[in-house]
Amino acid sequence: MTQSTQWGAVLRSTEHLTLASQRRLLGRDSLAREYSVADISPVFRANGTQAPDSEDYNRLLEGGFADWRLQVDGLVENPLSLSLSELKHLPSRTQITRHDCVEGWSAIGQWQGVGLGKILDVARLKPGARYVVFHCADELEVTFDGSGRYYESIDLFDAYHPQTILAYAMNGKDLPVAHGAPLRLRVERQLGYKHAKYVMRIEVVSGFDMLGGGRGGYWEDRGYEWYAGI
Ligand SMILES: Nc1nc2c(c(=O)[nH]1)N[C@H]1C(S)=C(S)[C@@H](COP(=O)(O)O)O[C@H]1N2
Ligand SMILES: [Mo]
Repeated sequence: MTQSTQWGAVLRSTEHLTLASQRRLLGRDSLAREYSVADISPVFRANGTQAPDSEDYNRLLEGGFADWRLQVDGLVENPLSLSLSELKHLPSRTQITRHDCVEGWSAIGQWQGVGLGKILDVARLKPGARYVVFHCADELEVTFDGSGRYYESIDLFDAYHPQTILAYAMNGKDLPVAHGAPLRLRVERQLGYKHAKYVMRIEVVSGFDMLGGGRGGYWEDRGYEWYAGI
């Protein structure tokens, strides 16, 4: 083992400890703080991709996302392909929460969407399912092998948390393109980079070592921690 891989192993083991201790402290279903309408930030910064630069995405956007579908596949008994209007007809949750970006800014916004757990229940998890991966429409770094595409993952513990939603509305309006139209993840007890925007496909997996750089997310592959608890 080289020194850097040893150090990596140490970092990963403390990451695991933090995760375990945070979860002990927070409890399984503890909620992130929710705010009132008066607290909503007048300006909510957009970060990372603000308009995916792809022909496929632009075609969907021009059509008002009528042809967009959310794919749900991987370790599920019942793979799904859901339109935006189908998603909007499912029971929804609305929450006003604070978004914290690792770069040092925060903003409070209202989000409306479908509980991720609800969608997973309809898709029915297969044995071995452990993580949910979000595949996004945007390429943050232009490579020629798709490795610059944004993706993220969370475990089932966070997937079934009551505030984990796939949001299609922000501050009472359709989700703007800059904030991830037509659908983005809100996973309220973790930092901003976990909140995948432009979600196209949800894949249920037993592990994410075979995906991307193997660390479970675009920024994780570039050194950020996988568990980004606030
Ligand atoms: N698909 C995708 N999701 C993404 C990003 C991105 O560049 N692409 N940036 C992340 C980061 S670092 C943050 S802070 C939030 C920003 O969300 P906002 O643009 O709604 O403020 O989205 C996260 N999700
Ligand atoms: Mo961020």
